[in-house]
Amino acid sequence: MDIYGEYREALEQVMEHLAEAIRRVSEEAEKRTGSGLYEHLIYRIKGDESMREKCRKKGLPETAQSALVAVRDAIGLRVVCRFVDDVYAVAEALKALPGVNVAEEKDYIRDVKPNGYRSYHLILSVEAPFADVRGENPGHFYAEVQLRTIAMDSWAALEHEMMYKHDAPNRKLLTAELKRCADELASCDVSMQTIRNMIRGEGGI
Ligand code: 0O2
Repeated sequence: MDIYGEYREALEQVMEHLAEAIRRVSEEAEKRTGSGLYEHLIYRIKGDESMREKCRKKGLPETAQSALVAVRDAIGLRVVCRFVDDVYAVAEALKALPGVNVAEEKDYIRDVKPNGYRSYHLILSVEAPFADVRGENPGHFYAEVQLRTIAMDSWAALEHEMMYKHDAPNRKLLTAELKRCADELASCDVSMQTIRNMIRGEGGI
C-alpha cells in the first residue's frame, strides 16, 4: 500500500495548484518585461520508497501521518531562475498566494551552507478543499519549494552526484574545490544580475 494512502490525489492537486501559480506569475512578468521569471520548473511527489526510507532514517513509523506531517517534502517543486532577483520575485509571489502560509524559510543564498550550497527553500502550508491526515477539511498540506539560479542548480546537481553517494578519496580537497566553484558561480550570478539591471535601466555600475 502506498504510504500516502487516500491523500495521494490531494497531494497531486496541491502540487499542480502551486505549479500553475508559478507559471501564471512568470507569464505576467513576461508580459511586463519580455522575460519570464524562470528557466525551468520541475515538480514531483516523493516516491513511495524514498518517503519510506526518509521516515526510517528519521526514526518515524511508515505512515501517512509521518509522510504528510512530520516530513514536509512529500510535494517538492524546484524553480530554476535566470537571475537572483527572479528567485526572490517568485518566492514573494508564492508567499502572497491566498491560502498559503510559510511554515519554514531557509535562505541559503544569503546564508550560504559551509559547502557552498546556495538555494532558497520554502516549506509552504497550503489550504486545499480535501480532508487532510489530521481530519480537517479544508485540509492543509506541506510543500517544499526550492528556488535557485541556473548556476546554483548546476552546482547542486554536480555536487550531489559527486559527493552525496560516493565515498570519494581526498574528500577534504574536493570539498574545498567545490566550495571555490560555488563561490565563482555566485560571483557570475552577481555580474549577470548587474548586466541585466543595466540593460533594463535599473542602475548598476
Ligand atoms: P532529496 O533526496 O533531495 O529530497 P529535511 O528535508 O528537512 O530532512 P534539511 O537538511 O533540514 O532536510 O532541509 P534542507 O537543508 O532545506 O534541505 C532539503 C533539500 O535541499 C535536500 O533534500 C536537498 O535536495 C537539498 N540540499 C540541501 N543541502 C544540500 C547540499 O549541500 N547539496 C545539494 N546538492 N543539495 C542540498 P534531501 O531531503 O536531503 O534529499
